[in-house]
Amino acid sequence: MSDSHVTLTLDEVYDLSCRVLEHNGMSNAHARAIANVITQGQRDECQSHGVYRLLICVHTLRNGKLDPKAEPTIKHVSSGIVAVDAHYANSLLSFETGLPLLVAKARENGIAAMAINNCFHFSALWPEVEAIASEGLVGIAMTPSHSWVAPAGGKKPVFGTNPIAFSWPRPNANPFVFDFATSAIARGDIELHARQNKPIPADWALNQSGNPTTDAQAALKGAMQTFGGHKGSALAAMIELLSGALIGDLTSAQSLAFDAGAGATPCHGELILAFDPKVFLGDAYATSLQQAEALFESITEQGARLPSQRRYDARERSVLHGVKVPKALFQDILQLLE
Ligand code: NDP
Ligand code: PYC
Repeated sequence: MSDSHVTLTLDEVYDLSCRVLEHNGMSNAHARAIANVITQGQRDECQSHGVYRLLICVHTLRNGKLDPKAEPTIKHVSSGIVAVDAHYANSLLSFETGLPLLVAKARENGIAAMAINNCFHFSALWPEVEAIASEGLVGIAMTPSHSWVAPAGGKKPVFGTNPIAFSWPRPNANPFVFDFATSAIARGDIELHARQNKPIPADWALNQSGNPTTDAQAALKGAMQTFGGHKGSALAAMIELLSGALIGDLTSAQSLAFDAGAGATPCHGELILAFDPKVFLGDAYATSLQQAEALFESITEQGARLPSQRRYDARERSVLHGVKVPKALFQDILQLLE
């Protein structure tokens, strides 16, 4: 332990996460699904979606609307669509449960969709699209959150931080993956700045008077900004439509209304898409995968990096040396076991 950080192995992160969640009433199946993704977040040095999330998971558990034991149920909507009802539990066990069916439908039809409904959703999306890529499929995932983000040109929150993630399987390499909020930054990062009393860049958020702010607390009370102005704004609207209206679930504004001031994890739906390149391409499969490799090469050969490379580098370090958790955060997590 250093003055400021505690070092934990990945097994210790997983065990601690399971213990905290089960101690606070989560079923073993849900605790394991959540601990698995939290461990991946901490391993890849995604501080906003690693062990920090345990604080919010437990706050949500104690708030009483989340069902900590509900088992997901599956509905075959059509040959290409599977719907998983989380029954107001967390999303991650639903994802695990529905994934084999999504993969089978994508292999059968070339393309398939999975809607997860009625789920509390806190997690980064790259573990899900990486899981799809590990099956040799192309993946896309998206979800709303709570309406914290103003549309470009406006000052009042309408959208969630609405992440979208994409994966492309690569022969003999980690998949090409990107995963980002359509807000300038994930809200979790602003929360971490607020915890540490650190200023934020002025283009992340507006204060309650609608002016740009560098004060993280003021940003949390005001409105976050989209990334890329009107372009991020349009993508955020698309995510509300595809993973809200299209799958019969809540928009970010409705999710915030459902929360009723509790400050719990957002509750809504998620849409996941899978494409099978072998079905799309037939005999041209190998050539097309090489075409993709040439594209990646033309990015990296000039010194630019692929998205997720920072995560993959962090992953190697964490497997070898463990992860560092700020001491104050570690102590707050231990208190959840009391
Ligand atoms: P970041 O801005 O940190 O990263 C966005 C993406 O861009 C990553 O794939 C990242 O790869 C890549 N990237 C960053 N810098 C470069 C670069 N210089 N060159 C190439 N690629 C780059 O993400 P966000 O803050 O927007 O989101 C963080 C996480 O929060 C996401 O995992 C997201 O799913 C999660 N989230 C979840 C929500 C939910 O409701 N469940 C809501 C909002 C966010 P790398 O990681 O390797 O740097
Ligand atoms: O960081 O924006 C975020 C977020 C919202 C829900 C989970 N994470």
